[in-house]
Amino acid sequence: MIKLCRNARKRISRFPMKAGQLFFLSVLLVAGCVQAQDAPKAFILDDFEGPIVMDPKEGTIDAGAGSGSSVTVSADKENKKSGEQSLKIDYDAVSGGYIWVARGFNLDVKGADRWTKKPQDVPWSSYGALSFYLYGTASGMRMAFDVKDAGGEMFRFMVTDDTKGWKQVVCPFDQFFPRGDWQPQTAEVNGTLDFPIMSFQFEPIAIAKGAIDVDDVSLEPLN
Ligand SMILES: [Ca+2]
Ligand SMILES: [Ca+2]
Repeated sequence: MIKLCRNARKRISRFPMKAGQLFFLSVLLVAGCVQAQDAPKAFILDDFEGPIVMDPKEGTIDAGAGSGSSVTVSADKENKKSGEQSLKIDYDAVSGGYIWVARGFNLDVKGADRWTKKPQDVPWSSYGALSFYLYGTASGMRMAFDVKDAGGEMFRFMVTDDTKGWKQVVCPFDQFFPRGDWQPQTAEVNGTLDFPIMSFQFEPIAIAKGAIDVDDVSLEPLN
């Protein structure tokens, strides 16, 4: 090893680098480092670590169902994309029923505000999409991924469980559409996705019964 290094040094010393070349190389190296440091990264908004409790008062997640559908949520310690666990959603979505599994701010369950950053502290204009990891069973189940905007207006992105195992689902902001079937009574409905986004929710769509895991809801940088 030492011999190799010595040989290398000898070879290098036979071709001394001119000051100009050295400077040019340094500039390239520095530029490369700066670029690497500045490269935008995804930001994890919710990794579903910590207690997963479904309760109107003491809950850490705002989840429920109506009109015959049902849902339970729990921590899955076996299948996970980050940390100790992912969020398991067991669903039974019947015709005419509805389900919601929400995290974020201004929800009925106040303890569901377990994002890594408050909505007003997120530099939304630096990002172009929300993403999440979905552990599916290739069941063909259709699921809505909804967000509630600054005015309380609900926007939707549709996902299909078409893969066994983990896949990352990327939901560009400009591909969310305002929900036409339902809006909260207090929503300021203007058809525009107004930032900051305050919460997100998963809704398996009828008719479907099964279980999925989700993990790492993230913000994806522009481009
Ligand atoms: Ca996790
Ligand atoms: Ca709006």
